[in-house]
Amino acid sequence: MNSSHISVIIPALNERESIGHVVDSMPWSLIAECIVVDNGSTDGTDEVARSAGAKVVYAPRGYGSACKAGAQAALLTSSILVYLDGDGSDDIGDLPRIVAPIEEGVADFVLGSRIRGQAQPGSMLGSQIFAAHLIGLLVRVVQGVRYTDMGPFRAIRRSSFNELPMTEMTYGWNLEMQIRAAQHKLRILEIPVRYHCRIGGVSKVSGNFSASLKAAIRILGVVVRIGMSRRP
Ligand SMILES: Nc1nc2c(ncn2[C@@H]2O[C@H](COP(=O)(O)OP(=O)(O)O)[C@@H](O)[C@H]2O)c(=O)[nH]1
Ligand SMILES: [Mg+2]
Repeated sequence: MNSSHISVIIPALNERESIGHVVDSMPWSLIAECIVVDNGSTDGTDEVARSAGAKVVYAPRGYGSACKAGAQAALLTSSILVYLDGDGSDDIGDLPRIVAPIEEGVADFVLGSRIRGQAQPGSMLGSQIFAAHLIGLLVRVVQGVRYTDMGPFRAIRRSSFNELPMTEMTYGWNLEMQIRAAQHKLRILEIPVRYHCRIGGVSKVSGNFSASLKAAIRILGVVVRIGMSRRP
């Protein structure tokens, strides 16, 4: 039986081409489980993930909704939740460095920054890099906390996560977690991570014009609605 207290959570929508590889590459000796949250894939992502060894759960549509369902499905014995994407962009080799500060008791929330780390050429669009800087600046002004990215690869102490009243069920989820972590005075640490081009399949967000526009509006809405409000 695995004695780890880490649950890895992967939101995945139509990632058949990459999800098997991502789940296969999990460092199983370091984690208790890998949860793939599928919300409406039509390409058999769930079956591929299950046969690669993931626990598959389903959720209503939306990136945040998947992330939330993953947290709810995590083993009760897990004390750290790790999020990453299902397209193979995040480097699982960075997992030990992402969870170490939480295990050592020096942080409650660790964000992997692609901007501070190494992003493979082509893995991030210019607009994403610009947005990361702009949002980082806005959050710094309204919250006084310095983030350089809104990347998907992150770890959070479960008890701290449970304190955060998360409401964003689509692409505002990642930034909401960052802002609420600051409002709730979590100990936050950003560490450089590597980032690669997706293994296969197509982008649902940055590579899709209408989805990126929706995501941008959502993210700005989070800065205004949550960032400018006081801690509830
Ligand atoms: N479960 C779920 N996952 C999603 C949804 N939209 C995107 N994803 C997943 O979220 C991750 C990021 O999406 P991706 O298309 O790679 O966006 P990009 O990195 O901006 O190109 C991938 O693992 C997607 O499969 C959604 O509505 N539900
Ligand atoms: Mg991606």
